[in-house]
Amino acid sequence: MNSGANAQVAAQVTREQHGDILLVSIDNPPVNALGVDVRRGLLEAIEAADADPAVKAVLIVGAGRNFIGGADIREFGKPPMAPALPDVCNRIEASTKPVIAAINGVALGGGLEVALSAHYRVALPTAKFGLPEVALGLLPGAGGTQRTPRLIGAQAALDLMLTGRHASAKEAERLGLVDRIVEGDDPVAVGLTYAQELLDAGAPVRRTRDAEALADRAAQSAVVEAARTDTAKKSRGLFSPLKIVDAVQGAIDLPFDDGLALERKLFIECLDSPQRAGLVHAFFAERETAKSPETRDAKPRAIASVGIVGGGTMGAGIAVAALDAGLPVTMIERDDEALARGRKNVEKVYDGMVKKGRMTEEGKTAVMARWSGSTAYDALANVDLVIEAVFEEMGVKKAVFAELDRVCKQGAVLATNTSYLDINEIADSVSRPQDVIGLHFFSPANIMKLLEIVVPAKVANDVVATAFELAKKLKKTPVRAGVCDGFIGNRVLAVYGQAAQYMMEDGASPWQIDKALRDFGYPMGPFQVSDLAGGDIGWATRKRRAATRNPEARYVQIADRIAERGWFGQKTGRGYYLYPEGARIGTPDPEVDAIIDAERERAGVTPRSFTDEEIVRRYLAAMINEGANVVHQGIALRPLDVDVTFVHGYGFPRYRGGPMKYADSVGLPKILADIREFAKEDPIFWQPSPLLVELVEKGADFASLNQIK
Ligand code: 3H9
Repeated sequence: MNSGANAQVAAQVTREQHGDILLVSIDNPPVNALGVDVRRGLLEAIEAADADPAVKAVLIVGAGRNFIGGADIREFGKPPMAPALPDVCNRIEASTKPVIAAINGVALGGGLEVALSAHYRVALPTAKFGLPEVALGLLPGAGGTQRTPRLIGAQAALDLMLTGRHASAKEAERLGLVDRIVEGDDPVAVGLTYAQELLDAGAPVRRTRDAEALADRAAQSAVVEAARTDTAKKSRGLFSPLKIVDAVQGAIDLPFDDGLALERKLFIECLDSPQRAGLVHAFFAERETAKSPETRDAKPRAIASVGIVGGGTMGAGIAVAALDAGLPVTMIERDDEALARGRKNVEKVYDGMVKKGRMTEEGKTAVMARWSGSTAYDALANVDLVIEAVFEEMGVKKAVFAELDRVCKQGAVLATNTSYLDINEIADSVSRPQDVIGLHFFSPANIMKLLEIVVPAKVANDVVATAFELAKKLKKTPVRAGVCDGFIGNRVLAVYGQAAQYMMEDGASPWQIDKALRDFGYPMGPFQVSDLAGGDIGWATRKRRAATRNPEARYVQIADRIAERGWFGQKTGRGYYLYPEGARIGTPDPEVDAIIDAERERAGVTPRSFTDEEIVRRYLAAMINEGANVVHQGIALRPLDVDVTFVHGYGFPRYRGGPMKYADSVGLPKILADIREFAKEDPIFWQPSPLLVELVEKGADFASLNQIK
């Protein structure tokens, strides 16, 4: 390999002649996103190669760990800058010299589209391929919807585009996305060898636009139709999935250039949709919440083993999350029977996976080998981190922490999974408050992504950093929260839950409220969620809070009337709804209607009708207002932390970005006006948050507070 003249095309794309081959290297950390300079650089490189007789082939590689992570997501929503990516891809494909992409790390979205515009693709074994635009409310907009089906057929192309999943190099080779996998860790070396081999063999320019995978048009159309029916059923309010299907139909029906024009039109529709704005906000917000001020300078403590106190649903779910991350887990329970139950709770999860074919018996055995249990706290003497998940009662928690203080080694992180209790009080009850932190998992803990990391007053920064590191290991989405009753999520939930109760007493049925919120994008409405989680939990909380409740505040007793009857939801066969014979979807219950009627009468309420729109407005106004309070009081660092909490822990539709992003899209003056209007009936409940008032007075929005503090 002889190296020729160096030329700097643009800061982010370099050209280097290697014999007959022009090496074009994209260097735009962290993921070589296709920002305007990269697009310009790529275009200039291809122009230069075509014009230079010394260049016989072009090799495109990504510098660093990845090929290309896609279009630069930060550019979406801003004025477009030429050259557009589809034009760059078309120009690459039109090159008169063979263009080869050598792929390491990820080739995602626009990154894969660049690769598909090249004439040959060689991958390193660690490469990953995907068209994840759907997760951003988009569709592949640089030829991906036209080239992918031509290369690998409509079925496989739709699967990649509709799921957004990443395919391994092996799968990509099997599908026909790449020509060859070559062992190695240097895409330049692999690519140059492959390119030389192609040149030596006289390999021609080979364009995906001419590929023939779509020859059987009738069969391909049938695939698309089936995908359309399935997508219409499953995409629940999402805008871009059906547009993807339309674009792929275009790939079958239309000549290539017309298909590209259709793709462009559909892409712009997606780009301009509020869903794209919501999903892109969610993308960046999730990455921001993973950084907290404490993690900037502090180094996390090493976590090689985990202890869990309590083997109930929560403890077992946390154990599974830790085991799945490869950590050994020691579970503590009060007696042998409870410990056996705890182990069973863990095994049940894996048995379910084995049954579904997602795990082998051997796999389960290997995972369970990392599980150990004991009834003696001393078994935790050497673990690096303990998570307590016992009964939600201060006395019980303190007793557990006293034991942990006694047995755990110095430097061990002591975490509580409390959802409401004062973690400062727990921390102050031990001799090492600097090691105590809140790790609030959501049920089922092995599935739900949200992890509230609750930061008490005396905790050391490196313990906070450790918690964030643990979240990464467990593949959770962490959000930093301050100490208060309910932290971010449950505190705000308590308020909008109340708004739902008020609307129920005022005339809306649980069924109507649930439906209005499902139509807004929630997978389930609040009464369905209560029936699923178990009405006994909320009932216990209400009883606990009864003594401190403002006697002047409105209190709806319907939920208590239902709970008193032992109707705790699905697990008891009835709650707000009826669940005959273990049904998972409830049906309205005339006896609950009678309870509601009686309670309205008792409270002197004359029921009125609500529109679905009003239900959503009130529910969201309550949520946004308390979200603003939580930010105002520093419980959440920024509005985006509230957004991530509700998207990942409470079913808020991700495509709306989160409640605070939604508030910005509606306009804060309108939200405040609503609250002031509602306050005319109930000034105690509807007190505008000082932060909301301040922002409206300044003409600012929540987004203005989303910078890292
Ligand atoms: C597209 O391509 C449209 C085209 O079809 C058509 C166009 C016309 N842009 O996730 P990480 C940042 S749509 C800008 O923590 P990891 C990210 O914000 C795009 N920035 O790392 C973070 O910044 P910071 C299709 C991006 O190793 C940093 O990189 N592509 C982009 O866990 C590290 O990210 C996608 O949807 C981007 N495209 O995972 C891929 N990607 O450090 C989206 C990342 O300041 N990206 N950043 O917080 C991913 O899935 C993951 O980031 C990836 C790396 C797997 C690449």
